[in-house]
Amino acid sequence: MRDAITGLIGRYDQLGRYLDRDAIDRISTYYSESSVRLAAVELINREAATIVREAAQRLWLADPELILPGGNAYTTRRLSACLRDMDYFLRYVSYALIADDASILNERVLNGLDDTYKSLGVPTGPTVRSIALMADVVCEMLLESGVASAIVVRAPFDHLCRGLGATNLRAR
Ligand SMILES: CCC1=C(C)/C(=C/C2=NC(=C\c3[nH]c(/C=C4\NC(=O)[C@H](C)[C@H]4CC)c(C)c3CCC(=O)O)/C(CCC(=O)O)=C2C)NC1=O
Repeated sequence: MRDAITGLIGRYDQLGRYLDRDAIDRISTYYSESSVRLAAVELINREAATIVREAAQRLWLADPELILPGGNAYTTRRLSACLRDMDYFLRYVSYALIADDASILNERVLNGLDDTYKSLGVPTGPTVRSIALMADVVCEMLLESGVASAIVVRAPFDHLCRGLGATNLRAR
């Protein structure tokens, strides 16, 4: 687990260098984005259940066969495993969001997940979509509450989507 500042200081320390203009710019960007990051994390903390529920409803609407007999999220047990996975994704996204660093997503979420999903037949495409839909919901709620920029907020969701998509492609 790293954050943007410790990661950057670690790199400069390895090179034995003072923090130069690039480093200061990077750190200054991080601090200027901090209120958006905090607002997003507060929103996620307050509305996690709503965010998961809303994104899941959009997923079932787009992909109804997932929750019909034969679908991977069919049966109460598997449906709740699916919603729980979405909740895991959202919680780890909130950590990565405040840290501005994706290492926790690699270490705690993506590492080994592809193998688990393959062995259980959990489909990657719809899982990636569920993550993108949570990003949509979070960004919509933030915009409604008056927070303008959502790009920063999408980054950790995108990282998860790319990570899942990439491991899936490699294994084919
Ligand atoms: C914090 C890191 C972490 C992650 C990410 C994680 C994921 C994870 N998801 C699982 C299952 C599952 N995951 C899903 C998810 C879905 N099926 C669908 O069709 C949808 C597209 C999708 C929801 C969006 C389902 C249905 C299962 C149960 C599969 C089964 O048991 O047959 C399992 C197997 C064990 C279990 O059911 O608990 C793991 C380990 N566990 C972790 O500790």
